[in-house]
Order: sequence, then structure tokens, then C-alpha cells
Amino acid sequence: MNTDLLLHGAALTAMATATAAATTAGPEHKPAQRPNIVYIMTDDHTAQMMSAYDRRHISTPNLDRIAADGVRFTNSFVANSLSGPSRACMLTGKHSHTNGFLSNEFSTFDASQPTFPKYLQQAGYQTALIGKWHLHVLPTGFDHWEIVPGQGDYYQPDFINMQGDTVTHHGYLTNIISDKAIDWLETQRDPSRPFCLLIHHKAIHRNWMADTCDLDLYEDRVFDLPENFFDNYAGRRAAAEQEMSIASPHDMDVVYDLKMWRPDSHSRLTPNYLYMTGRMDSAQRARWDEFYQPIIDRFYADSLSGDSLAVWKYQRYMRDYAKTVASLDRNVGRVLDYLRDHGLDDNTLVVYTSDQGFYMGEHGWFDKRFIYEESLRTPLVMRLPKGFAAHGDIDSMVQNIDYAPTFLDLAGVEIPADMQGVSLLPLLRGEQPAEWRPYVYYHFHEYPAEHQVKRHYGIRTHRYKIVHFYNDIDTLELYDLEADPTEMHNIYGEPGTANITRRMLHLLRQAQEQYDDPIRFQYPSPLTDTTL
Ligand code: SGN
Ligand code: CA
Repeated sequence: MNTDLLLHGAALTAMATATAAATTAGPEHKPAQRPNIVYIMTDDHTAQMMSAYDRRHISTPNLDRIAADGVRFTNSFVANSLSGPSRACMLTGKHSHTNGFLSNEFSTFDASQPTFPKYLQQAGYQTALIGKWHLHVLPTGFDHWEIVPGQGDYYQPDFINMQGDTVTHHGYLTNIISDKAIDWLETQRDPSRPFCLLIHHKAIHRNWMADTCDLDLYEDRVFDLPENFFDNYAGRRAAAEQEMSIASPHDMDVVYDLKMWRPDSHSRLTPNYLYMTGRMDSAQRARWDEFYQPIIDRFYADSLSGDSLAVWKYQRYMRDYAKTVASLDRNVGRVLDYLRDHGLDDNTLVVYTSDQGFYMGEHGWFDKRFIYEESLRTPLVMRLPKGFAAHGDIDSMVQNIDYAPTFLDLAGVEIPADMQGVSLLPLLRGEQPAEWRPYVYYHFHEYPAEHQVKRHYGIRTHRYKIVHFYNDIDTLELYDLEADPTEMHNIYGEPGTANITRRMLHLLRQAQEQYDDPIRFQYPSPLTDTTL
């Protein structure tokens, strides 16, 4: 075991300052380099579609390699289940109301605020970012960056570079982001310094466009329907009023989402579909049409409706999503191979996660946003540098605000007092801290907006979840996740729940005070008076 790597805090900072001098003094005196960080984050990749977490649907051997060689967090959550906000939480180690980026649609990231890449850069790390950024300002804190504008495009994607130029690249985005990441490691990395490389994929974001080489995959698979696919949302008004239903022709569009385009098909999102396929070159387009045309012909000939149409949409959605994951898995494998083949495994923390989870037909949905399990969770697996004892599952509740303090701790940089996340290093050392957080706090702000998920906040403990939907609604929901893991039964207000309701509302208030959220549950409120 490399005990040097167990040193943290001041010792490592001092070691960092000494690195340059020691290097010039001769290789025999060279101290151990601080660990590198390779942080791979995908978009909308949910644990149901990663075999390290769930073996029902697809196989992701390369992603699973990270977990098999390292650790798998079984209780990994986000603080706000949406891209920009999630990225802002991850970069700052702070909840949305503190970092100021509440929503994709009505926020801009204040790039002057401290972030973990900035702290690492100040501490001598070489920092780089490649891929989706989505914070509506150019990146700061990176020695090198190259980002896709907004959501990015799967085919012939544009990239904005550090010179401010927008350059179109030929090919499929997941391959190109990985090529660029490997190229940075190969040609721009300074071997005398530790590095932190952020690889941010667009995949598997809507509208789930696979690489042409993966189109044939999963076509013979019939995916099991989630048991709550035909949810009637009884007792859950916010769930009833969303716009993210697979069955709804407005929410999931057969042309844009499921690629059933023909010249006489018209929908709200047809122009988006034509824009995206319009980026393909003739060979890509020919392969695309060759694959989808027979499915399109059959679809319009069958004229499905009602439940049969909903189930057909679910199967196409699952297949397209699964094909898009295939490219991602293969490309993560390429990065892992590069690290192994270049002797970087022993001194690199590799993180794989997503900006949030996603619904794969649970409650009849796609998309995310809700505090319900599938989108509150996000996959999180890590391969650890030598010297860290943890292996296998870590069940403590962790959140994406924890990444920034973890990376600083790993680098020996003091964690700023205003960061709201906590370092995961004790867990990675294999310790079981007695005082670990008893709940995670969540707050979703983007409403009114696409998919119409109401504003809400809540907390989740190991067993219970309480949620308050507010703004143009005022409802409380309470779940016993042990008795009701799919959250079909809102027990708020039911006989026998007064004690647990009181306890959860108390913890909710405590969380809002602890994190200094300006929006707080009013307690006691007319909502609670009858029960408590
Ligand atoms: C786009 C999608 C939405 C999705 C948001 C946010 N619509 O607007 O379905 O919820 O992104 O996703 S689309 O018609 O443009 O595909 S996020 O992951 O970036 O937060
Ligand atoms: Ca996302």
C-alpha cells in the first residue's frame, strides 16, 4: 500500500509546494505526485440502464469495470435533478439556492464564484474540461476547455474552443468527446503535475440518437414494462399534472423522440428532428434511413392507439436509449484503457456519474426533475487511487454537492467552510463515520417550464421521503420507501402517520436552516394542522 496517498490536508499541500523544487533536486528525491482525477459525467444516464446497478435491461461492461475495480455508491443522489443546476452543484459543492443557478431556463451561472477546478488550479493541478457545459457562460478554472454549445448535437457537433471559435466536427459526439479527452491526455498533459480532467458527455440526452454502428442493437429485445407504467397518480396531484408522459402525443413525440418521420408527418417537434438529421452526412443519413424506414412503414401501417401505442412508444424509447448507451460504454472503455496502458491507474481517481437519473417508463414517464427515486438518484462509481481501502458497495447517502469537497480533500486543498457538501474521502478509505448525514435535501425550481413539473423541495432519509410542492400548488407527500419503493402511495395525512410526519417535517426545516435556503416550509401550516 502506498501510504503517501493516505496523507491529506496540510501535509499534501506542503508536498505540493515542494514538488517543483524536489523534482529539480533529482528523481531520487521526487515525492509522490498528488492523485489525478478523471471525472466522467454523462447526461440523463440512469441507474436502471447501467448493469452495475440493474441487470434487467442492458449490459454496460466498461462502466461496470469501474465499479468492479473500485466502489459503487448505492445511495447516490442529486440536489436538483436538471442539467445546469446539477452541474453548478457539482462544481461549487453548494445547493442551487446558494450557487445561484436554479434553472436551465432562467439562470446564468455566476462564473466569478469559486469552483473546485479553480481551487485545484490554484493548488498546481492542470485542469481540463471537454464536452457539455450548459451553464450559459464560458468556463473558468480550466487550463484547457472545449465545450459544445447548449445541449450539443449528436452528429457533426459544433465545439466552442478557448479562442472563442465555433468549429464543426465530423462524426458522432460521444466518439469525438472521447477522442479529444484522450488526445488531451496524450499531447497536452504535463506529466510533472497532477491533473483533473472533466469529460462531460451529451449522451444519453433526449432525443437518444445512437451512433449508426449501434443502430441494430437491442432490436430483438422486448423490455419489461415497469409495473407502474399505467400509474393513475392517485393522491399525487403534481405527478398527475406533469408533461413527461410516454403515452401523451404532446409530451413524447413520435417524430422527434422516436424518429417516425415521413414527409406528411407533422408535429410540434418535427422541425427539431429535421434539424438534427439534417446535420448528418449522406452516408450517415443513408444508414439511418435504411434502419428506421422499415420501422416507420410498419408504424404508420399499424395505426396503433391507446395502450398499444403507449407500449410501442415505450419499447422504441428503451431501444433508442439502450443503443445510445452502447457508444458511451465503449468510449468510457477507451478512456479506461488509455489510463491503464499509460501507467496512470495507480494514481488516478476515476469517477463515473450522470447529471441526474431518468425515468424509463416508471410512472409512465421519461425525463427527470421530480424528487421521486429514479431521478433523485444518479449512478456513482469510482475507481480509487492506490492507498484507498474501500471496495464494493458504499451505502451511505451521498449527493453531487459532495464531489467538490472530495476532490479538494484528495488534492490536499483545505475545504472552504462555505461548501455545503462533505468530503467522501472517509468513505473511500473504508471508514464508517458515525456522524454521517441522516438525510439528503432536494429543491427543484424550474417551473413553469418544459415538462411542467411543479416547484418542490423535500428530504429523503434512508427510509422516508417528505415533499412539499409549492408555487401554484400546495401539497405534501410522504412515502415509506421500505413499504412502497416505487412511491405509488402518498401516506401524508393517513391515520397512524402523525409521528413520522412530525419527525420528517422537523428534519425538513432543519435541512432548510442548515443549508440556509431562503424558501422554507412554514410550520405549522394549514396543511399540517389536521394531522399533527
Ligand atoms: C431539453 C429537452 C427536455 C429536457 C431539457 C433539460 N427537450 O429542453 O426534454 O428536459 O432539455 O434537460 S428537447 O426537445 O430539446 O429535447 S437537461 O438534462 O439538459 O436538464
Ligand atoms: Ca441531464
